[in-house]
Amino acid sequence: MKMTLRWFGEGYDSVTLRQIRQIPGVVGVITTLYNHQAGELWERDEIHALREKVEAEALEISGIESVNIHDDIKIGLPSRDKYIENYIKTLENLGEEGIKMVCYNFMPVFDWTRTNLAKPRHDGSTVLAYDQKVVDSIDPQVFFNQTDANSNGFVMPGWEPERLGHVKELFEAYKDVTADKLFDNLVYFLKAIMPTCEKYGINMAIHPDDPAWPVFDLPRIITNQENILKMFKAVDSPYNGLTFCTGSLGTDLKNDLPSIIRACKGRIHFAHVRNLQHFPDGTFEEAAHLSRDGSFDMYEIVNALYDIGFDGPIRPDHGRTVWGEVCMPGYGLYDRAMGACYINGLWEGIEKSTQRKANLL
Ligand code: CS2
Ligand code: MN
Repeated sequence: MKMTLRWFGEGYDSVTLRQIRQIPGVVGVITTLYNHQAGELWERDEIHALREKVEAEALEISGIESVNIHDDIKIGLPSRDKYIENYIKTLENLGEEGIKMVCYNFMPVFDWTRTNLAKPRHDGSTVLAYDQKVVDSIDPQVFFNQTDANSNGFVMPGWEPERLGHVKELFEAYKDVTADKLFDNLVYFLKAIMPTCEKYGINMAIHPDDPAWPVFDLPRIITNQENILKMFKAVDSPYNGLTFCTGSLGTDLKNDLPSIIRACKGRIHFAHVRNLQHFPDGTFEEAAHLSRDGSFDMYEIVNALYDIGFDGPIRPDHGRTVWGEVCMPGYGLYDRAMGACYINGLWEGIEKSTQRKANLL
């Protein structure tokens, strides 16, 4: 695996490339052209300029998160073909610049959903948290406005005001999109882009739905092992893969994270590692990466990634906000840096003990 950190780009992130470079073991960033709306074409020279900026700090672009998918593609409107054409040209431009991994998601209207962006934890940090009762009792537009108002002035990924200023219209446009239709639209999109991915060696890594069930009655289709494998089979190319996100799949306690990793061997192109703490009333909040701070066994998760020979980029996912940092909720420097070191430590331990055992045989 290759340890990376997400970076939103100059002007969008409170964290600098230099700071990222100073986290031991981090070799690259996962970044994006944040100024582009879903559906727009990314020109090669813009990608090149971004690459130069990153490489000037002795880091690499290990992948893009995300090249977002236009709603017309998810809804399946006739206009989708022109947005798919832009997507293909963007992939070609990324491929020409040597970028080989693209993360995206196929969630209608909202990307990840949390009901509190700064819930105080037992240790005085604040974290993102989720309570289904809040989602059930709030109007989606009000929900967006609240999320936007609580983001410390940052635009959070997937929560662009340009799009989500019109939540009502978006809901209307999605009203006939069932889970089956959404799945067919995903397959249509993947079939159209696969030849380009094969030509340039670009791994597509779909991000699971977060949380892993329908919110606001919108369908969700990448939520468990069964529907992930169904998607792999529908477009059976090694370039059609997954972002294994512990924090998203792990919202549903029925998901056995290490066994999903093993079932997806060869198709995990990117990994997001974070810990959640689940409570008996069905709510959950994000925790420190350390296993005993939350509900997941991080050793078992990293061990499963090691076992399947995972060699793609990995990144600590959302972190807690600690030490008074002012940052985008979930995306501060300090806790994610600790997460990167912890995951690196687990990996080194697993690797060395495996090698030691093999030598003893
Ligand atoms: C989130 C998402 O869990 C996560 O990584 O912060 O915003 C994620 O980046 C997108 O769903 C990927 O398209
Ligand atoms: Mn994630």
